[in-house]
Amino acid sequence: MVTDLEATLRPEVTAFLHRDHALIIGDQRPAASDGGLLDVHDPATGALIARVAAGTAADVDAAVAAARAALPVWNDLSPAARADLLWRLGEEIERRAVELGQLDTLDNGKPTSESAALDVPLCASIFKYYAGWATKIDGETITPSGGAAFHVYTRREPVGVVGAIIPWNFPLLMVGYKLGPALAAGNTVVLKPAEQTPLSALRLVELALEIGFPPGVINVVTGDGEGAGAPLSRHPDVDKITFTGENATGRKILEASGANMKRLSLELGGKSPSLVFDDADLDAAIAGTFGAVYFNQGQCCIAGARVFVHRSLYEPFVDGLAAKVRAIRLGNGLDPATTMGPVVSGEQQSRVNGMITSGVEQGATAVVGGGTVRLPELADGFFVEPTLFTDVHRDMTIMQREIFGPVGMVGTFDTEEEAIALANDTQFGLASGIWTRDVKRTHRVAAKINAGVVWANTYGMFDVAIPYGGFKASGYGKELGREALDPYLQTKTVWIDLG
Ligand code: TXE
Repeated sequence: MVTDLEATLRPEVTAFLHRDHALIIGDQRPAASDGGLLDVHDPATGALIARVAAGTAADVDAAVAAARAALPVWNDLSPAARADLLWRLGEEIERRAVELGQLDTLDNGKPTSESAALDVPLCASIFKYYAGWATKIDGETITPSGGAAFHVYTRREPVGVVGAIIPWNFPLLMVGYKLGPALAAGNTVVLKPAEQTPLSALRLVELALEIGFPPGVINVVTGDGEGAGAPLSRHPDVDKITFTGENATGRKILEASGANMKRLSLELGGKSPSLVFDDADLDAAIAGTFGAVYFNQGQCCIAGARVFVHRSLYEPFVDGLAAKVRAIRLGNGLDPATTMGPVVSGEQQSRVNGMITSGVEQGATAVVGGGTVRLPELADGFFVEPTLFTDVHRDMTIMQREIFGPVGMVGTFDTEEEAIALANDTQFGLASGIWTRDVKRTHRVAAKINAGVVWANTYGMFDVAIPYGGFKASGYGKELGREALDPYLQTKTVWIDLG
């Protein structure tokens, strides 16, 4: 029986779900070498919605060979021709915004309103932005300091074959983060989507091939981390790995890729702080912090879940934030009334619920939530009760580990120095938020926070032209902006004797 919500699905989405979901290797659509399949579930209902190929090391070999073979093809195209393809892919994403957003909702659980506001338009803008860069990648002519009779110039060349391993929290958008700069710089790619959310990546790359990307320029090996991700990260013929995901996985990839000197970009986890000073606009700080913690079911690497509020504002702040958390409407992401969907998987649901239990057991006070969802109509989905903790302490597990679920924690501070120390009291350094009306303080604190991004009187702003990435255990290598091209390029120096 087709439910009312299923009836809202675009026919292209239904048709896609009913097809085989083979690998994409060169101009072939093979099954996994051993015929293995991975189940894909709708996190809102727990229902099996598709099966995709569970790629193997042999499939990774084939995909890397296809990417290697396509490298001269891609680079024989003029930069303008590459730019044109990237731009047209951006346009295609815009044209298919509803279809791609619905696929991400079915696969990941996120409300379609969120993917319509962020994931899909930002992904499209990435391809359009890097289309612009494809024609502007130039070396320079340099005069030797010795002044001898040499003509010296540099060439900015692609690093070669890129392995892109991505997570499940922004399934479509992460494809854009990796493919946009890699392709504009002239590389070819083997993409390994997260096993929980492979569908929109497959669809996007199908669309790329339909609009004329040469086969082999983008290859997709679906599969799990051990079966497909690990062989890609240690493959001797891959020149660079770009990875977004968990810290522990990042460490494994660092070892595997380091063994054969691959270049590596790591965008890992976070435990980002939000600081609310006594002169903050309280309503704006509450609204901004709410988004910082609970957007995307809290499954954001930038989640500003450690909130520290000046003692003078603590009570009204907690009351205001708690009211917003209580007003969250959990439900199927296809339902326009839903403001929070399920988390991505049963495993993630257990992990987040375990963290909530540890918070309660270690003495934090759950002002909202703290238990498990009791709504019978949501019993089959992977829903987590949105939770807000107070009475938190730095030694609690919830204050140290990335939760990646709808769980916020509020503590207090008295002085600016204390606020900065609390903000920096983490192994991570991805992002941070400051709420204050004092311009001098904004700059002072921004300079002292040890994180890759500081948002002041806002949170979670992204723009394709603005670089983003972490410090400390949150990884290295920027995404977005001009800076994101650098890790995909290598500089060759050419000396010519004029004597
Ligand atoms: O991540 P993994 P998981 C955090 C978050 C979450 C936790 C676990 O806290 O609760 O990680 O999520 C591939 N070699 N983040 O287990 O394992 C894997 O198949 C090569 C934070 O899903 O890092 C997938 O494609 N690849 C994060 C990708 O790595 C391997 C976003 C990410 O999965 C591999 C997601 C291996 N040995 C989760 N093992 C963020 N900060 O953005 C796995 N993979």
